[in-house]
Amino acid sequence: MQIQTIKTTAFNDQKPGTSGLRKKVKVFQQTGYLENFVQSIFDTLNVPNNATLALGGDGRYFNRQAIQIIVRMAAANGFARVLVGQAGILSTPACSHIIRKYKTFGGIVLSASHNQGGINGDFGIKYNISNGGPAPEKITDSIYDLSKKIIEYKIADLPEVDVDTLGQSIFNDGKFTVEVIDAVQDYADLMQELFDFSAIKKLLSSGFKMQFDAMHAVTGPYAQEIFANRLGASESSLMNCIPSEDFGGGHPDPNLTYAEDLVKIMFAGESSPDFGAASDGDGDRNMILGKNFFVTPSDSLAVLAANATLVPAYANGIAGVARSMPTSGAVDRVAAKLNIPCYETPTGWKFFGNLMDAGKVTLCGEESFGTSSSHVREKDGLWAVLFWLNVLAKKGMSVEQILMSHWAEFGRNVYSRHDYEAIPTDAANSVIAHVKSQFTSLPGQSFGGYKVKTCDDFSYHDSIDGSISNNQGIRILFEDGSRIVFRLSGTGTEGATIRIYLEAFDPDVKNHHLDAQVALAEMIQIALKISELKERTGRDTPTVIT
Ligand code: VG1
Ligand code: CO
Repeated sequence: MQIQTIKTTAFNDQKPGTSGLRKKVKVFQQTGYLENFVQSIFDTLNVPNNATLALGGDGRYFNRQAIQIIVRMAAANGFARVLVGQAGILSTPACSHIIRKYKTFGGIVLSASHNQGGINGDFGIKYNISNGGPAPEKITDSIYDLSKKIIEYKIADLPEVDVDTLGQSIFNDGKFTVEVIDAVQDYADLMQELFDFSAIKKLLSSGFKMQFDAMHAVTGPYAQEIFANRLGASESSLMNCIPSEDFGGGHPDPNLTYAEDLVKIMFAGESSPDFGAASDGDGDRNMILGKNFFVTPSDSLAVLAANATLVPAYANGIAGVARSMPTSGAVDRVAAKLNIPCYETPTGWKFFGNLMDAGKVTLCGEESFGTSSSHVREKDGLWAVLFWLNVLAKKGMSVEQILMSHWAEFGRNVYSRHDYEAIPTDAANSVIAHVKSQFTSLPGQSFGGYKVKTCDDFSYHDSIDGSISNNQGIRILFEDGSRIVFRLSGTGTEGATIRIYLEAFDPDVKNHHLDAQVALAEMIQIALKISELKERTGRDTPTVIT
């Protein structure tokens, strides 16, 4: 095996965002672009002898080419073995599990997650450390620094590796091995250990109807194995389960706007199934629906925490919970009642890893359709779906009844997020700057029934490793506990995306049936007034409302 050292020119835009480096496919196809970033990852790590790398992606366009390049670069950079998902595919949670189960040194996930795919869509790459979770900022900062000064990368001259056939390919007199694994079985086995499969099986054969939408993305084969083969769900209850390189031309983002097919089925009146769910491009997100009913991800996290002991894996209780800052405080109320700690972290799963490694939290979640537990170190879409099915099987109530009784007990944190996508960067920055410029004048001011208490730019102090992360989102906190948060997305690839997060607490059951947009109407107007968003961006309505 020859190792070649190739001269290259640095790019200045390889700064990882909320979850790895995401760019248009065309950007990744530039000569040296992927190679530079991968070499910067390897140069950041101190790869020990005999190290194994896990590797796989969500199957989007450019996945196969990238896998071949990374295998050859891993060989040249001292890895002894690469574990690749069959066909180069691994869902993000499955990759996290593979890293942990086979104790690999780390893993590379190729995904732009919920972003569109195909030749004109997005591609992405992310490094996960040996706990199975996304690399912390210390590592991603170093990768970025190295990527700005890189002058060469190393690559081995291996022949194309067959990633479709299970088993090993051995190179370099046995010093380098590529092993293609069936991650679907590994992942399904893990799920079967955590949940009460016999209770779920019974539920699914009792006339209870579910509908799962894989959105032409990575969870299709996992869903087939788990729901159809192991739990006996009917074939017709699974839709869009064959992964495609461009996600069937759709946007693999499980929300009320982009998961339109499923939403139609679930909001068709009395004939709708009892339970609906969808997952995103790389399988780490989940959307939960009941019959004509939407569960916000923030409420979902709270309900799962409150009912965790119904699941075998959490039967003895949970150590604590964590949520990202913009996620609603619904889970905080559950934690208070259970008398367990609740942590507030910045947006992005990488901030939960330390807390889980230290045994401080068991369940974590984000308002962006991400929920998971310490069984892996990523958010996990199918895990959340199975958790809900397990709870439904045990409680014998409908999704809506579960939410209504949860709100009656804890009160309702009415919540919504409004996204304004693909805004010119200057306009988006001016909106944020304008809100910040009012930090001293806003406190004490009243807007209708709401009075501003404080405003700040959220900073996080990691109690485990002592690191500090600044500028994590602007918060306007009102006297009555309501709040508005403004953030710029760190995963978009076109202009900027402004996210406005709105939350108000309502303990009164008489209002709990209200649509969130109605209940939050006044807050929405206040957010637009304070930010001058319409004036500064020319946008009248959000692109996506959840
Ligand atoms: C978004 C979400 C964030 C999530 C991230 C990655 O980030 O808001 O909660 O962790 O996507 O999810 P941002 O910076 O665009 O708001 V995934 O499923 O795209 O890996
Ligand atoms: Co994702």
